[in-house]
Amino acid sequence: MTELVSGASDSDLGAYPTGTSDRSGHQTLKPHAAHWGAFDAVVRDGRVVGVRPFARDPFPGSLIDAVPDVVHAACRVDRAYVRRGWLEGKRAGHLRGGDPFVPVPADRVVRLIAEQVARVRAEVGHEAIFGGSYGWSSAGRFHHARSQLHRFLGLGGGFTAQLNAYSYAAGQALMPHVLGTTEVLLGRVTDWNAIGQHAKLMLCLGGLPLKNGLVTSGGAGATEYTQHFRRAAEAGVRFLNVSPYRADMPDWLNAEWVPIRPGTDTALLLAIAHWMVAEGREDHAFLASHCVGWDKLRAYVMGESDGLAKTPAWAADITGIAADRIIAIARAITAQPTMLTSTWSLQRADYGEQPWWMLTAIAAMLGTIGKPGLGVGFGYGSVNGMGNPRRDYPSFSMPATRNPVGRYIPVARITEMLENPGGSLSYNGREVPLPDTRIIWWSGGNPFHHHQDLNRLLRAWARAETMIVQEPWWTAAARHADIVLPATTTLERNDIASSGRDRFLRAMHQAIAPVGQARNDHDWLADIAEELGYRDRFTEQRDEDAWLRHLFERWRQACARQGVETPDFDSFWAQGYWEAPPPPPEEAYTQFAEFHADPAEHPLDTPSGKVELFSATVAGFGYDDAPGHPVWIPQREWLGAEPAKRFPLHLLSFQPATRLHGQLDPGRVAAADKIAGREPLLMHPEDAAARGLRDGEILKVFNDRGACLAGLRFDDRLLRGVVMMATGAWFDPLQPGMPGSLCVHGNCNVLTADIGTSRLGQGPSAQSCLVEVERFSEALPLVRAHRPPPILEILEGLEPNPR
Ligand SMILES: Nc1nc2c(c(=O)[nH]1)N[C@H]1C(S)=C(S)[C@@H](COP(=O)(O)OP(=O)(O)OC[C@H]3O[C@@H](n4cnc5c(=O)[nH]c(N)nc54)[C@H](O)[C@@H]3O)O[C@H]1N2
Ligand SMILES: Nc1nc2c(c(=O)[nH]1)N[C@H]1C(S)=C(S)[C@@H](COP(=O)(O)OP(=O)(O)OC[C@H]3O[C@@H](n4cnc5c(=O)[nH]c(N)nc54)[C@H](O)[C@@H]3O)O[C@H]1N2
Ligand SMILES: [Mo]
Repeated sequence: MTELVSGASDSDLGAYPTGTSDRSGHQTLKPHAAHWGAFDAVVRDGRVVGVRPFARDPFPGSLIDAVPDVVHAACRVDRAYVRRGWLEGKRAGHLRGGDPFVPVPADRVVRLIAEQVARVRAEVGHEAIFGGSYGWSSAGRFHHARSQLHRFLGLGGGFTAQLNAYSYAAGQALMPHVLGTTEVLLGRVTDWNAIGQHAKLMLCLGGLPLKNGLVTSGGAGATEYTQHFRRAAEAGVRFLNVSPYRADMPDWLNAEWVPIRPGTDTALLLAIAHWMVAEGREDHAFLASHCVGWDKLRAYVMGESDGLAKTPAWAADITGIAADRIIAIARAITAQPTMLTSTWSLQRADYGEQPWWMLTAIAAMLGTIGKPGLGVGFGYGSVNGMGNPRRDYPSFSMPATRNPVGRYIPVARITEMLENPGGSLSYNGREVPLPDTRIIWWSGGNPFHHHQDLNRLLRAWARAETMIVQEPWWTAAARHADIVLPATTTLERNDIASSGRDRFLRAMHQAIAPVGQARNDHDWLADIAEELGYRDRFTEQRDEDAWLRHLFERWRQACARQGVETPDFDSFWAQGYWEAPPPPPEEAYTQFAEFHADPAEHPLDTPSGKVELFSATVAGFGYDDAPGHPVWIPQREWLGAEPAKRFPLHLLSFQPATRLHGQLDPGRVAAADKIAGREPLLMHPEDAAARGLRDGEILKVFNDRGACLAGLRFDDRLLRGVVMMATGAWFDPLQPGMPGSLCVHGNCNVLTADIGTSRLGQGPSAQSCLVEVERFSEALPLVRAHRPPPILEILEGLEPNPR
C-alpha cells in the first residue's frame, strides 16, 4: 500500500476505475468509507479536494460533502500538547478547559503518559484507569480508536470499562429479561420484505425519521433505508406516526400523524391494552402458550392491582391524544396485521425501559410475536440497515481483547463514578463498585458531546489526575484534556470498513499523508506500550499492512466456513470493495418465527422460555423505578410535571441531520444549517408568538442546569410546547473551564439531566428535559469552538512534574 500524493502510479489504482484524472493529470480517486457513507476521495496535490459517492450506493447521503472541510480544518490537532496547569502540577481538584496548552515533542509525551500509567497501575490499581472511551470512532475496523485503546489497556492489565451504548442502554438491560435477547433492538430484526408481504399497518413510535438513515455504524456501501419504507408503502402498508414531530415521517409515506406529548407513550399503550381487554380483543391462546405474567399485567391495566384503570380517558389527559383517537388506534391495530416499532430515542428518557416493555406487551396481546412480518422490533427508524433483508455474513473486525480486571460502569454513569469514588450504584440486580479514578483516557469518543448535564460533568471531571485524549480535532473533549495526542483521520491511513448491517466490505485507501504531526492511534499506543515493556504483545509484530492482511484472512476463513467465496486480499484491495451476494428478492425473515411455531421446542432465552410480561427476576431486584411489569411512571421532567410552570417547554435533543453527533460539525453541511453560526432550535410559530419571538432570532435556552444560545427556526410540524435541538454543536462555553458558563454555540447537553433511566438500565435520559427560552439581546459572542484553543509556544524551564 502506498501513501499517495499526486500522480498515482498504476499500482495505486490497480483495478479500481481510473477514469479519474483531470486534465492536469494530478487528480486521483481513493476508495474510502465512513459511518456517513462510502465514497471516493478526490485527491490533488496532497489534499482531499472533493468526494464522489460510491458508485454502488443507490442513495448516497449528503454528509460526505463535509469531508474535505474537516480533514483540512483549522481545528485539526497539529501536534502533541500538554495543558500548562498539568505541567505545573495542577491536577486533581483543578477545573479543566480554562488554561492554555503547551506543545511537547512526541517522544517526551509518550514517556509522560507511560510514567503516569505505570505509577497509577502500581500505586492504585488498573481499575483507576477509566478507559471506557465510549464513542463511535471511525468506520475502519483495524484503526477503530476505541478498540485500539481497549487492546492497549487490556494487554497492560486492565481498566474500568463502560457497559452498553448511549443509544439504547435501557433496552439492552431490559430486553434479555423480556424477550431473552438484545437482537430485537440491535441485531437481525424482522426484515422489510416480511413486513411488506404481511403487514397492513405499521405503528411507529417516534416515526421513521429520514435523517437517521444517513449513517450506519461501520459505514454502509448501500444506503437503502428509505427504499425499504417506500417498497413497504407500495406493497400496501400504511404508517402511523406517533410522535411530537410530524416530520419524523416523510410526507411521501402519507402517514397519519398522532401527536403525543413526549415521554407519555407508555400511558398510550396501557390505554390501548385496556381497550383490548374491555373489548375482548387480546389473543388469549398466545398469552397462555407463549407468555408469562399476563395475569399481573392485566390486573394493573384494568386497575385491579392499584385501583386505577388505565382507560383511554385516563391516558388522554396524560398524552394529549383524545380518548376516541386512542380507541381508533387500538381498533386499527387489532383489526389488521400490524407491525409495531419504536425509535431508540424513547428509551433515552426517564424510565425509558417502560414504553419498550409495554410495546412488547401489546405485540404479545396481539399474538403477533414471531408471526410473519409482524410483532415488534426496535430501531427501524433509528439507523440505516435495520430490517435490511440480508444474510448473516461474518463482518470484518479486530478480535476483542479481554479486560483482566473486569471492572465497568453502566455507560452513562461517568459523572456519578467520578463524584463517588469507592461508592457503588445499583444496576440490573447488581451493585456495581465505583473505582477511584486517577486517569481518564478517551480515544474515539467525545464525552463533552455525548454526556448529559455538561456543567455537572465539568465539575466531576476535575477530580481525576490526568486526562488523556486522542483526537484528530480540537473537540471539547480535547480542550478539557491534560494531554492531547493528535490522531490521523481515516484519509491518512489504510483500513477496511465493515458493518453487520450492510453487505459491502470496503477498502479505505490512504489518500493523503498525515496532517501535521498526526499519527495513527495504533502507533501512539505501540510507542507507549514499548515504554511499558509490551510493544510486541500489542503489535504482534505486525505493521498496518500485515494487520489488514491478517484480519482479512481471518474474515475470509470465517466466510469460507459458511461456504461464501471471497477474493484474496490483493484483488479485494485493488477492486476497492467486495459485495456479499444479496439474498433473493422474495426471501423474507421474521424474528422469533420458530418460537411462534413451537415455544416448547424453541424457547426464548428468558427464565421461563416465554415472553415475560411480568419478570420475577426484575421484580426481585426490588426497584421502585422499574418494577416487575411495565408501568406508567411520570417522568421527572415532562409537560405534566411541576417544573413545567417555570420551564414550560419540553426539549427533545435529537440526532442531527447535518452531521454524525459532533463529527463533521466544522464542515459545510453543518455550517449551512446554522443560524448566525448557532445551532437551530425548532419551535412552533404559536409558541414563539406567545413569547414575541421572530423566526431567525438568537435565543437563550435555559433551565436550572445551564444555558446555551440557539437560532430560532419556526416549525409548525411540532406539537405545541415541544422544542427540538439537534445534538452535536461543539460545546463552546463563554468562559472556558467555568461550570455554568453560557454555551454560545448551542450544545443541548448543558440543559439535559444526568440521571439514569432507572436502576434497571441506568441508561442516559436526555429526552426528559424542560427549558424556557428568551430573546438574547446582547452582542453575539464569537463561536470559537472550531479554532484551536490558546496555545503557548515554548515555555522554557517548565519541566513536567510527574507529581
Ligand atoms: N442530549 C443528547 N445527548 C446524546 C444523545 C441524544 O439523543 N441526546 N444521543 C447519544 C448517543 S445515542 C450517542 S451514540 C452519543 C454519541 O457520542 P460520541 O460517539 O462520543 O460522538 P462522536 O462525535 O461521534 O464522537 C466520536 C469522536 O471520535 C473522534 N474520532 C473519529 N475518528 C477518530 C480516530 O481515528 N481516532 C481518534 N482518536 N478519534 C477519532 C471524532 O473526532 C469524535 O470526536 O451521543 C449521545 N448523546
Ligand atoms: N444523520 C444522523 N443519523 C444518525 C445519527 C446522527 O448523529 N446523525 N446518530 C445515530 C445514532 S448513534 C443513533 S443511537 C440513532 C438514534 O436514533 P433515534 O433515537 O431514533 O433518533 P432521535 O433523532 O433521537 O429520535 C427520533 C425521534 O423520536 C422522537 N421522540 C423523542 N421522544 C419521543 C417520545 O417520548 N415519544 C415519541 N413517540 N417520540 C419521541 C423525536 O421526535 C425524534 O425526532 O441515530 C443514528 N442516526
Ligand atoms: Mo447512538
